[in-house]
Amino acid sequence: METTMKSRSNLVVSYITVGGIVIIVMMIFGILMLLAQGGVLDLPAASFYQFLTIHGTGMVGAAALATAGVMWYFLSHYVDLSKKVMSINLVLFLVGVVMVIIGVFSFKYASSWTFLYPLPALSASAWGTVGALLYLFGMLILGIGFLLFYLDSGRAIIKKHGSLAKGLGWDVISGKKSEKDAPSGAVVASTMVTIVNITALTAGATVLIMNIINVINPAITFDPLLAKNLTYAFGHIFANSIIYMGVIAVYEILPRYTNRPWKSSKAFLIAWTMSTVFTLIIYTHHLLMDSVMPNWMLIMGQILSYANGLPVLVVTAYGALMIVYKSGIKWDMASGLIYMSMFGWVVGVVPAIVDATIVVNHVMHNTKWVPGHFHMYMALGACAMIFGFMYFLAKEDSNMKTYILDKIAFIAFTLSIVGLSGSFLVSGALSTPRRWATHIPEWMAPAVFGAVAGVFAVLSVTVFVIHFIRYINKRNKVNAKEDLKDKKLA
Ligand code: HEM
Ligand SMILES: [Cu+2]
Repeated sequence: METTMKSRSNLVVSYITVGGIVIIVMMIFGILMLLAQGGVLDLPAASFYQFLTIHGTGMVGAAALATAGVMWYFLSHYVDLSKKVMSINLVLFLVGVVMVIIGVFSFKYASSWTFLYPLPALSASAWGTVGALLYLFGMLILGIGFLLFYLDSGRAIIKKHGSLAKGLGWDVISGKKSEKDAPSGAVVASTMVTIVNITALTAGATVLIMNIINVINPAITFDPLLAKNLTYAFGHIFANSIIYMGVIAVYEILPRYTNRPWKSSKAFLIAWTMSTVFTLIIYTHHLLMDSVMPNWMLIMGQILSYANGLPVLVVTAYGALMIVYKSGIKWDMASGLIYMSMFGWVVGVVPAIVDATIVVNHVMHNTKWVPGHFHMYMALGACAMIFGFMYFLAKEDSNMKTYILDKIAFIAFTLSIVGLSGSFLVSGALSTPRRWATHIPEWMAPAVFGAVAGVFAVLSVTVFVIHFIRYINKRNKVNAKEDLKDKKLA
């Protein structure tokens, strides 16, 4: 048992470390973009779009990898997951990332992480076939890794619980089973993510292959509207799933800190089922500008976008308040970051809901309002869950102490992300378009402000990651000593 615990966290620790380091590097590219937009840094437009591409791809990939590590760590307490698949996913991730990096920086590929057909093939000579193929194949390899990962979680959940429907607790919802036998929050969330991400990754692989064919032979073309649907079915769902994996840390860590169970009530299960369905179909809010889409689909996309994450957000935020209320919880870095993540999630969703309104969307959708809302819930929501998990693991495994610097980093991180997201929202309100390398002078001030906030954010995250790496070192030393002892005994 002891050894399985150890090797189980070894892989998890690698996921989190790779994720954390990539997030830091990508933050630096984010700052450089803002400095360029703010007129402080003289960056060629071509480089800006390469940075934009690597930042979007890298952030989504790294946050997904790290939260997949969180999911694996807790889910493996309940079901029997494959370590082999876990390591294959890590290897494919690293291979994919290297290909993407070479495609972007050596071959100037810069379609942004949404690689919207037919852009990969039609670059107006900004990049060539090799760059596009490196990027697209890199993404395909990455995607296959994640697909294997979710196929394995699906297999394990079905083996233990009978079906994915039971993993979502449908037999409890229908009254066949009592609430006290309901699957844990970790299982419910993992089931949801398994369902939506197998769908997303299949759509993604399909449209990547379509793009690859079109890049190799531009004479073979595809229906751009179909390609766009597949692209956003992939991108929207996959990016969304990050927070649904991260939230498992909330369900598992808060009960340990408060000595109270996190119960899967019927309301909780129904909320997760609703968010499963909504997450699958509301990617159509990315097509509100495509007047050729069937109207009913757009209307549905709009209405359900309001409701998308709300059920899960409400039961989770309410549950988090209730479990902490008068519990005498001890606040430290882990519980603090986990609690803060709820705040970031809630606050980040509000401007998203505003933007999901068609009337507002027509004005706001291509402005920096959009990065404004998702930086809030990605950085202060999903990433705070990852960082909270880092501190949790370091304490639980090796009883790592924290210092005043960690606390300062916590406060600096919170304020700087609020500042960064706020600066994006202000830019949006000023009608600053998103994804523009160059800003007119009227748009520059918020970008410079955002860059300064970004510097504090990157410094804080560096403190978090250094704490985690110190923990790994300590653990390796202890493990080495134990191995020595074992040898001597033998
Ligand atoms: C120091 C922290 C960060 C800074 C300074 C930063 C900066 C930026 C900038 C300047 C953009 C382009 C905005 C535009 O359209 O003009 C951007 C886009 C983006 N960022 Fe960040 N960011 C940071 C953290 C994050 C985090 C933590 C995530 C996710 C985990 C993230 C995900 C994204 C994504 C997905 C895009 C969209 C890329 C695209 O439009 O193709 N960023 N960021
Ligand atoms: Cu979306």
